[in-house]
Amino acid sequence: MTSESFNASVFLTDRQVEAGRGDHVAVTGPAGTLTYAQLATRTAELATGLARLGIRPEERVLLVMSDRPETVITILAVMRMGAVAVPVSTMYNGTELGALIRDARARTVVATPEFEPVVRTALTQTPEVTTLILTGDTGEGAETREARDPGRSWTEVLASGRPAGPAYESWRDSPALWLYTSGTTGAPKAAMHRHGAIRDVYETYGRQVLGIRPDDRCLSVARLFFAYGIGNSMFFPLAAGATAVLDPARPTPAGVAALVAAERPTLFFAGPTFYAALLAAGIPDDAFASVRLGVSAGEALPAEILRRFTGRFGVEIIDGLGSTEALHIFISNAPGQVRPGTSGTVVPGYEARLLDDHGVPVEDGRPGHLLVRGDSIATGYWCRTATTRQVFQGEWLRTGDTYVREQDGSYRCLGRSNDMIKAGGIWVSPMEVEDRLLRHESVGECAVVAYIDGEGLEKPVACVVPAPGRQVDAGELIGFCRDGLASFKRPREVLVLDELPKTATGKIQRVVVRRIAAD
Ligand code: 3SK
Repeated sequence: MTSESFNASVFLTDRQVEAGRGDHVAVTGPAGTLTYAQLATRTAELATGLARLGIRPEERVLLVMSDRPETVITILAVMRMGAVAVPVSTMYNGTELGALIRDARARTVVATPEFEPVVRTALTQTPEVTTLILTGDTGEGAETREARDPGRSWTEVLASGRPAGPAYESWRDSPALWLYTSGTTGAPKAAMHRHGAIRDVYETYGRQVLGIRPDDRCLSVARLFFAYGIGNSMFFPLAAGATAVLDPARPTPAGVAALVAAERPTLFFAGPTFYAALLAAGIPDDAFASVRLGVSAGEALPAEILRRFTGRFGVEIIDGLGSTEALHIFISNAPGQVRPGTSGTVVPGYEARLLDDHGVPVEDGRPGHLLVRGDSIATGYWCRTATTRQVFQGEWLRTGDTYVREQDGSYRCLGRSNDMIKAGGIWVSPMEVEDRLLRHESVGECAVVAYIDGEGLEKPVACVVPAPGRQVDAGELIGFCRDGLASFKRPREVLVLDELPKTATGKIQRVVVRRIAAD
């Protein structure tokens, strides 16, 4: 018995046209605008063109693309013809990209022009690739760019798809999307997602938490190749008949502020690091006047950044916890009911559990390892059986985070389970100490990690980037933490750094910070 017939691409495009929203803008921004009718037509043509190239359902098509309308069309087209879209980070070098292409066993690569050199380097290491499709650089992707061997132009493939055929009859459980994740350490592995999971994240977080509506305009700092970004810029806006604002440029605070002024988004998605950078960037206080709600994810949002951002720009931010394996956010604050310093409550449609080291549920107020279950959870990692078995335990996903559930049902992050510090035999949450440090005016950014002292004992050390124009006084900061926290939690040392090492998604690389602290 197979599952329900369901194709996520039809759900996101054709359904809107059938509902009479064909003339509504689906995607817009500096790289061009497409209505739902145009998006549905281009998607169907490209899907047929890809099938005519010989790409088979369930085969992987790897995408190295900036955020622009052609990228949305390509992801939708690949899913429409039953193949699996694999959008990957545009920050890899040729060797890293080659390794991913080989891991995914992709025979087709689609790239936007700025990544042609890196893709060509990767292709020298990937003899299995038979086809490279290069898009043009205008909005509708209709410009031809001469493609060299092995290469096809976007226009050629689109044209070969006319007249367009019907969508492939995938099932809800058919593979649709792979997203590579390495967490903050480790080699990238592909989390495999089903067509049905795309509807699931919309029905749970998108509809019931964001309350997304057709008149919303979504702008995401996280790019389409991240789980966070593809939900924000594709799944939620398109499923709701709303508009996604896309910008191929690398996001900077000034660039994003200019885009907000030009495009007037109503929903704004970023992570704590970017919210902190916006606060430091000298942007006018009314810059976010069009935004009805800000969303933060990727790392827990320190209460202090939330307070400063809302105080300055008048925008409420709902912090949430998501993961590539869950496809999007499964614990979140709710609009109008934000509990600063927490990730909020479990999103409808999900269940969460906190377990001790022996797998026994912990009481409210006690730290535990967070597990979550819900329909959007990935089916596993591609060709990583041992890791799949550790992370996907029956219906439950081990998130790798340590959390406390408060009496009111909200979840407070204590950090990644392997980032917790045991000082004097008592667990210290790096997040709690960081939250305190950020309240001091001299602190711009910080990370608290463990270092091993001369007696072989773990002690918290704070690595601090000074706020613009400020000097850090280590003794004063340690005293400030002692005043606001239990004394054993205070950092024993403060290291002043020019910047914190970050992953491509802007998460602090604590492994690297630990190495710096140990030196
Ligand atoms: O990077 C994350 O933590 C994340 C947050 C929200 C949705 C998806 C992801 C991967």
